[in-house]
Amino acid sequence: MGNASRKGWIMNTKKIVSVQDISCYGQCSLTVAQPVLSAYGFETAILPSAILSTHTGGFTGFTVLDLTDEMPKIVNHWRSEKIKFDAIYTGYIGDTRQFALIKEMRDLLNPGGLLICDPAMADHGKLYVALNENIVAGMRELVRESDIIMPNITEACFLLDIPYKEAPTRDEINSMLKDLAAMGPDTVIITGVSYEEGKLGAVAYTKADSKITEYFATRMEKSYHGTGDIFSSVLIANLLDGKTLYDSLADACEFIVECIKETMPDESHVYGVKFEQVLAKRHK
Ligand code: PXL
Repeated sequence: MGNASRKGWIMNTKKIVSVQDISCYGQCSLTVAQPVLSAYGFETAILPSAILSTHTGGFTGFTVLDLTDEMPKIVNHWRSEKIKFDAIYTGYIGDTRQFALIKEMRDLLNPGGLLICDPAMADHGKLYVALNENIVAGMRELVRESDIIMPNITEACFLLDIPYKEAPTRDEINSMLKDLAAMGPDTVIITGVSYEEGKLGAVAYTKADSKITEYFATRMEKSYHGTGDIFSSVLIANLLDGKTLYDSLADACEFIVECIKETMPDESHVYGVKFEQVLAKRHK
């Protein structure tokens, strides 16, 4: 349950800006981040990095309008209006020129504000089809500047430039977490981790106290596009709400399980998950 509901609609004054693409159809990136963060009570601005007809997984012939040239104009207008944010949350970035702009956006953060990077660029051992090694290099640089990062296992391997392993052991995940934290971020969360049949979850590492936090939910038999973006949005909402890492991981993992349960009975719904149903049930 989000901040707004728990506290009886006491205003949550935190503002987030999310920087990622708009995939017009397909339930991922900004079309999930914005509604999820809003439902958790946060004022959520968007900085679209591109407009695509659909996401790039599972659809062919998608259209792309790159917005790299528009982004600095938007950000400069915000600067002139003295608009500030408590968090910048970045996701899928399709053009390497956007990384420098995002790093410069730190001046839009309030004191104590966070740069949070979900390096959404790969899954199941492979980069997304429209991306290349230059995006990986740019994402590595963004990770160095970020306070919190939340890669899946594939993205963690790309960031660390190590061979992909589908099911790393606990020792391997823990050392990946520490190596990623050594790049810069204070908090690293690796998603899609499983140490035991039937369980899937996420593992976090906080540099300040060298603590590992794990949460595992029931592994669902189907997987869908966009769940990584929903997971990150729910996780970020909880963290900005002051929840513990454990409670934040738990809410994000269980939210995804519920989304998949809502979606599985509808066999025509294969491009994303019915997260709206879960938001509606939880935030009544
Ligand atoms: O969900 C990650 C994502 C975001 N944006 C675009 C994508 C994908 C994954 O395929 O294609 C455009």
